[in-house]
This record gives sequence, C-alpha cells and structure tokens, in this order.
Amino acid sequence: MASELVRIRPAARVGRPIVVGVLNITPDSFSDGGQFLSHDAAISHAVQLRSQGADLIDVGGESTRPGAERIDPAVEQARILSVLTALVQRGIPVSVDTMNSSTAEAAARVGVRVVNDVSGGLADPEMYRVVARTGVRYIASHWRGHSDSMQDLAEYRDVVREVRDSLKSRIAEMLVWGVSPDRIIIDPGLGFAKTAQHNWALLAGLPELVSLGYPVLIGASRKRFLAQFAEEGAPTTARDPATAIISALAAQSGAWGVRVHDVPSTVATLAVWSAWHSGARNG
Ligand code: PMM
Repeated sequence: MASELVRIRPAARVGRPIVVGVLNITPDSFSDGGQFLSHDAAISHAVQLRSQGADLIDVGGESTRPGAERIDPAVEQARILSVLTALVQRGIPVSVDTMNSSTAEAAARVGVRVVNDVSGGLADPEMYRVVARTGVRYIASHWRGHSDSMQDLAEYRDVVREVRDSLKSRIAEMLVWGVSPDRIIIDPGLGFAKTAQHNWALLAGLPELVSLGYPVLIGASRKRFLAQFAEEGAPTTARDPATAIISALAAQSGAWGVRVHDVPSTVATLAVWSAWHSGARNG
C-alpha cells in the first residue's frame, strides 16, 4: 500500500474508509460558500475538521456547483495556496481540489501530496503530466463537462456501466502518461452530469466500481439528491444524517473513502459500522 495512504489512514482506524473533510475557500460553493474566505477562518476550520477525525482535508478554491462559472487559476491559487502551505507546515494531511494543472503543480510545490480533480483530467490536458511528474496521489472523478452545462449532459442508458467504462479509459490514459497505478483513486462524481436517479444507481452499483481494483472515493455530502430526506427549504446541513448513512453503506460496499462536510456524524456512523465488523471478525 502506498506510503502516503498509510500516513493518511492512522493505523487504529484501518478497516474503515478514510474520512475526507471538505474545506471550500470560495464565495459560492453550494454548502459552505463564503464561510471560510479569510485565511484564519479557513485554517481554524481545517484544524477543527482534523480534530473531529478527518483523515484528510480537501481544500478547494473553485466552486463546481451546478451553473458555476470558471475562474482564473490565479484567483483559485490566491485563495488556497497560503492555506495549503500553513496546513502542510502544521502536518495536517491535505488534498487540493482543482481541475487546473498549474494549481496542482503549485500545490505540490508547497508539499501537498494528493490532487483531487473532479474532471478526472478532462478539463486540463496537462494534468496527467503534472501528476506523473510530481508523483502525487490523484483522485479522478467521472465527469462530462463544466458546471455551466453539466445538467444537459446527464443522459445514460446504463449509468453504472458507462461511468465504469469511462473511468477505465481515464485510468488507461493516466498509465500512458506515466502515472503510477498505486497513485490512482477513482470517484463516480455524484451530481456531476447525474440526476438523483443516476446517483442512486451509482451508489447501488458501487461494488462494480470497486471491482476495477482501484480505491473508490464517494462524495455524496449534502448534495441535492439528499434533500428529499429533509424538510422542504431546510438548510443543506439538514442533509447530514442522510450523508452519514451513505458513508456507512459506502463502507459496506467497499469504498476507500468518503468526502463529507460534517465530519463528526460520519465518524460516529463509521465507528458503529466498524464495531459491527469487528463482531463479524471476532465472534
Ligand atoms: N464534489 C464536490 C467537489 N469536489 N471531489 C470529489 N472527489 N468527489 C465529489 O463528489 C466532489 C468533489 C462538490 O461538492 P462541494 O461543492 O460541497 O465541495
């Protein structure tokens, strides 16, 4: 197993998926936009997520909410690089959530060892070259187009098969560019050119993605398809209980990690899941 993964996943917690805490330093992300724009607010939220049990903090500077417009990579970097630098210096494991190879490269330069790319490399033709050269771990999501048009691209005959095949061909291309297979993590990209029905099909079909043999990350947290379990008009935090249950079900289906905004509810739910499994092993 890759050395960074061992560092990200503390030995005591081996057996449950890693918990990736979300830190968006953007004015417009759908759930936490505008909350952590100042350097100090961002750092203290990251420290809090870590103390709550996050194994990795995913720091993003560009919103990917449906309809969001692209921003200049320089703006993205101005938002996140000083925060990433400070977190690396504190020894907090971080990933950078970016579709831009220049941002991935700049983050790697300040010591970031994981790049999370919701476009799976499709948004920037230089991304795989940077990933291969820097040796970072690379989370590649299934993606069909930028946020301003992705809703129109949510058409599938068999979403699980098509997402699986697409991720397979992304992986094949990464390998051609020299990305080491032990660096690759895949993600079905819930909500990215997917309807609620597609998201549920992908969650139910998770074992088929796991069977590709690469670690799978699931990012369901607070997404719109979970609104049905909360009161109408409730804030996105009302989707946290459903998110936590999905974390346990994803664990059950073999997910490597779950990316969540509310770390305590997922950590608590995964503790129950782990206890259940320790019973199966020791009974
Ligand atoms: N979703 C969002 C952003 N980044 N990264 C991965 N790997 N998987 C996801 O599902 C994902 C992501 C959108 O949610 P946010 O705006 O709350 O960060």
